[in-house]
Amino acid sequence: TQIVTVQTQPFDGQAPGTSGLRKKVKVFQQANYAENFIQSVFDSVTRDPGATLVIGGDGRFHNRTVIQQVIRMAAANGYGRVLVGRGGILSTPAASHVIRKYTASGGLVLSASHNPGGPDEDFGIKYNIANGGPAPEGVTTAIHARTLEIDRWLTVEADDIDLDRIGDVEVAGMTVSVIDPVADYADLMEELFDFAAIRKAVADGFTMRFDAMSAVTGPYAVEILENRLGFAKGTVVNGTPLEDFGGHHPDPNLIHAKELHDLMMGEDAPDLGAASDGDGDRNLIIGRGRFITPSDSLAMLAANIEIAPAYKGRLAGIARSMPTSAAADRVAEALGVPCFETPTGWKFFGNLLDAGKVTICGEESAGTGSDHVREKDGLWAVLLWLNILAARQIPVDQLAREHWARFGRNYYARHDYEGIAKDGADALMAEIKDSLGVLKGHAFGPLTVKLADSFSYSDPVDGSVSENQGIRVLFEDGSRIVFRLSGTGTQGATLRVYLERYEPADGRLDEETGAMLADQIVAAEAIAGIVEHTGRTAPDVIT
Ligand code: VG1
Ligand code: CO
Repeated sequence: TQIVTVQTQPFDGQAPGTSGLRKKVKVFQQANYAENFIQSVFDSVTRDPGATLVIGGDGRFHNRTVIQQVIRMAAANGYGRVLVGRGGILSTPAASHVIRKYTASGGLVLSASHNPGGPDEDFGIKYNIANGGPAPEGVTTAIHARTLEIDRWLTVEADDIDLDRIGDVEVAGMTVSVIDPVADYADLMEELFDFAAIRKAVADGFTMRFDAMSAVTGPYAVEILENRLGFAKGTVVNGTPLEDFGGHHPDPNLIHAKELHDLMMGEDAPDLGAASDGDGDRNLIIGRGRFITPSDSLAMLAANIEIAPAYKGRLAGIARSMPTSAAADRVAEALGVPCFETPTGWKFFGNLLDAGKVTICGEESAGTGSDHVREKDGLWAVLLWLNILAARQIPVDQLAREHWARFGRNYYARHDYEGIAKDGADALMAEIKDSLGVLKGHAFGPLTVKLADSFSYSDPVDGSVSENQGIRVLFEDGSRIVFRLSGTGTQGATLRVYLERYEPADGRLDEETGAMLADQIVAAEAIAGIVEHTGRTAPDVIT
């Protein structure tokens, strides 16, 4: 094999964020930009000679271009085999499964998740390790360090391969296997859940709508929901992956999946409404007349997970990210299993899952998953809901009410201020940090601060410590505000303000969330000076 060495120079700003390197497509299209990052990954990660690499993406604009480049670079860097999804497609959870199933040394997942796609929109590259999960901080730090000193990248002279034909081809001595992106994943889902029970519920009249948002989950949802579970044709809407997601944000929240929400609140609502994001790792769950917040969904799924065959009798523990509501903690306590609080981002769940300390984990940002893979998994969450609903034979709304009547309810909302000036955002965070020492005991209306700190996590498995993972302000009455800056945006900064308040089981369980959080909203402004620092008088998105 003739290896071609291309000279290059480092780029600034190639530090992976919450979930890989995310930038505008135009940034990735600069000569050497993607290549530098990919070579930095190959230079940093350990693997045996002849190792297998998995490559897949969410199908957004620029996906195919980068995949062809990665294949040539993998051949030059000594990989023995590459597995790539047909059409360059692999949802993030499917990629995680394929890495595990074929004992690959790792994988490159090309996605900017829920961010819009197209020539002027976003692209992203993330490296996952052999357990199928996002590279932990030790690895991403090494990759970033390498991007700052890189001076060459390696490739081979070879034509593009036909990504649309399943089968093996050879590229400069390396085997490239184009695989069905859906089959392995769909088979795994069938092992985990009681498909017969769901099929029976469907036959008895249970209906749903799944909005794939013109993103990667379309083919997965059609195969699993319509073909294998027997839901009517047309249950999956927007089921064809488009390079620009039809011009929308493939973000399954009440703003970007408004049509689904309106349907579910109306007369003609099916029993379940669900959606997933660009790369298939998030989920939105709405029952007839009842939206389930992601934090509640985690708690409700955890409380019922042992209904699903693969989880019977083996709920070891629950993990949630710090900004996620404490609803799951109540469940863990009641069931007598441990609960872990990690920083934002799925990479922090990997060790806990590998060590068997937790079975289910989740984030307030619509991510839920289990030890079946090492990524959050949108369709998995939908199927677990279906399995539970089919077994318990109650509507989503009743399940939610019964849950709150047993565990109490954590009213919860996240306010996002998107695309604000970075300087203002940094100043806001710095000022709250400076005031942490004096906040304790301070009153904001009826709320008195019990504890205020900058969240730091020490991993109970490998002892690694991650600092500055968001600012928490906890009040005497048990309510809470969290402030942090997003690590996935590509323009300016995004401030996230997370608000939470607990109502006990005998409290007010069916109130309007905004009204229940009114005191916390006022306190957040007083503590952070949001208007002054961001120039915004209201959040752009409330989820
Ligand atoms: C956001 C979410 C976080 C999630 C991450 C990746 O990160 O808050 O919970 O893990 O996106 O999800 P940030 O740093 O912007 O808050 V995905 O579906 O974009 O891969
Ligand atoms: Co995603």
